[in-house]
Amino acid sequence: MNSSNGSLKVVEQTLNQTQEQLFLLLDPSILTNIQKQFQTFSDPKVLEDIKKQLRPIADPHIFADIKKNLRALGDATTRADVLKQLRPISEAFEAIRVEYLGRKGIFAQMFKELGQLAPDKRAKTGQNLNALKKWVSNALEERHNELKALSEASIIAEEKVDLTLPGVYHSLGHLHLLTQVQQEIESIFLHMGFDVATGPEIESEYYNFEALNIPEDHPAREEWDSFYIDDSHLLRPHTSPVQIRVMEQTDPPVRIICPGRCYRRDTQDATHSPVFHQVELLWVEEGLSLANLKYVIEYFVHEFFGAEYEMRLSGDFFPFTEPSVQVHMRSLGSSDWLELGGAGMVDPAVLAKVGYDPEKVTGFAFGFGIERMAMLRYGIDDIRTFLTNDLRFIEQF
Ligand code: 2NL
Repeated sequence: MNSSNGSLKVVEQTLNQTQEQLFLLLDPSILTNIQKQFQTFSDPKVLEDIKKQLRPIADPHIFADIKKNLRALGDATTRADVLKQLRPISEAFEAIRVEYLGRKGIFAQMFKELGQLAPDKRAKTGQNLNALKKWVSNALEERHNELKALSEASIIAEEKVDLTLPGVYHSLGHLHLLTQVQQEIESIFLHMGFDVATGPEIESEYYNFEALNIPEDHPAREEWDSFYIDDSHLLRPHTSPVQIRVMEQTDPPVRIICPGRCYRRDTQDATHSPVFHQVELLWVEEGLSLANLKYVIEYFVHEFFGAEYEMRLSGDFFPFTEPSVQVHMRSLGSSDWLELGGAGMVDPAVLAKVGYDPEKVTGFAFGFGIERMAMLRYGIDDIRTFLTNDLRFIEQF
């Protein structure tokens, strides 16, 4: 048994004893006994004897002892629990107050009987009766105040906050690296005057292929065939459908970027993932040329990767651009070119399909992989790390 348990026993014993003694004072025999002695109240000895019998309500040590023993209980919860047992004691005091001092209490009855006493005894008895009543009333009030103080201590014990304890830390989450990179790309183009457009990930073959000048029998479809939902809908393999939809609904000039999730039926390896993110750009207006395309990409490369990077365009083929180019970049000291993505002047057939006049407006577009840009900037060598949710990876950014 530890010392705290020992103290607990002592407090509980004191409380029980106090309670028992208080209940004795409510016993009808003691009440009638006091009333009987009324005839002899003029005798100071009798008064002292009655006070002795009423000692439990006048003993200032009861609560002092309870308090002292409570303090020895180390645990605030145990202390609060014990203090709950003060309720019966408080109820006993109230019952005593009613029985002794209440309207029908023994003092009220004794004062009534005062008139029947012989005149010579009446004055002295009345005086003593008053003094005794005052004594009982004072004693009860004092005990009541001490009880209240103990109850307040119990509330304090329950509500006590230890300000010296270390706080509870909740680690803050943050945006995934891909989201951070996407938002930074959006910010760069927003500053250049482009809008950000988004659209559905489940798209029709029309918006994925036909509108982009990729006919049904064209071998190029294979490259973009992804996951079909039904006969004519599939998870978009690029964000180009968003650009088609914007062009259908907007007259030129159009300046937008379309970032978002894309799907391809690739077997995953360090550089391929069936789910990835792309940002495409589209600018359609009168008088645009490949020179404008080169400037926009170069500006972006310098903003995103740094001024120490150079870029280059080289010939390629896409069904939806003519001419089409590949975009590479490298840091000034390096000999290796790194591929960023593809670009080109929007094919006149694509412009005509959305109702634009290819004789009047020209446009350019590019498509870059967001994972690829993040991998180049942060030296990440496996595209799969973006989706495996390993906190050791995620928390680095
Ligand atoms: C790549 C190549 C490219 C486009 C995307 C485009 C969109 C419309 C019209 C014309 Cl609506 N072009 N987008 C153009 C050239 C290349 O992406 O391999 N990206 C990862």
